Amino acid sequence: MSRLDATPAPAVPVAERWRVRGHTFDVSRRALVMGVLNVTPDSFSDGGRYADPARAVERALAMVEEGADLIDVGGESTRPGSAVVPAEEEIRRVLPVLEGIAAQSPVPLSIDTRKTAVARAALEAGAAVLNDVSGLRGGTAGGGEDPPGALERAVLAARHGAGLVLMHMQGDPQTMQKDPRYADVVGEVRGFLYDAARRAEEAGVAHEAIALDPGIGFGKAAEHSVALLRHTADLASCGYPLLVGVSRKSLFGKLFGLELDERLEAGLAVTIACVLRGARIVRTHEVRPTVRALRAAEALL
Ligand code: HH2
Repeated sequence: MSRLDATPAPAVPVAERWRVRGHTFDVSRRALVMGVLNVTPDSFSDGGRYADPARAVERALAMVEEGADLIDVGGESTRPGSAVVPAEEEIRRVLPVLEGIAAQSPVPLSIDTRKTAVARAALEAGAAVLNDVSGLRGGTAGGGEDPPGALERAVLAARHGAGLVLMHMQGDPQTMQKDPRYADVVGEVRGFLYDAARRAEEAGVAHEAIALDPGIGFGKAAEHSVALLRHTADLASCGYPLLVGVSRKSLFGKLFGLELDERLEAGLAVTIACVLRGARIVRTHEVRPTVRALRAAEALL
């Protein structure tokens, strides 16, 4: 044990465990790093890079080497204005990659989707987490597959004992950045997330399997995302682990004029600020620098 292992808990009272399919993460003393792997032609920062499954698997294993606790695989970009990908195509993209990673590493895998058919295929292939970027919504937010209010994805997560990330998104990716409006962004996002968590639990998902995510940049102007990040402690003390994803996001372009390849330092700084305020899972394209920055910051808690 190194001297740095004896760190006290974060200052904010937060959830202590996240249970994902037979694996319980202790999140009481350190934040988890979720590495992003987009197997899409058009994701905003790594689109096209990992279209070849062998390269995607290689990238996932490299992120595990760099210290990722889990890998989030996505087959549909949800960047503003992106087109809906049919479920069959999304499954064709993600399945060989999930299977390829699982054949070589026990790292828990997460499927980033808003579609029930994709969630089902990924969970049947062994994914440990369903990262539902629609927060269990149906209609256009859910990729147009399910009626509004459908709980199929929660039922699937429950049946497989999978972790369930519930993310807030106003509108759908096609239109969400046109003119997002809130009277009280923090209250509305908190209310939405609590309600989604309650519905998930009613559908059979264990309380300890759920994580919440304010969805930075999803139907939010920069001022909305900033307000949510400022209120991380409020969202993090809700009894579920809070996940935050800011890596490379356009927020840094809008606030600081930073181009895509200039956002690493700003992303790390905001990630650390969120973790010090109680976020327990961080989603990032940049695993090694994030792990190093987090461990250094946590050593001082
Ligand atoms: N952000 C993106 C995608 N999925 N899931 C969660 N839970 N939280 C996030 O903040 C989040 C997410 C967008 O980033 P990326 O996957 O890199 O882009 P794209 O949607 O273009 O594939």
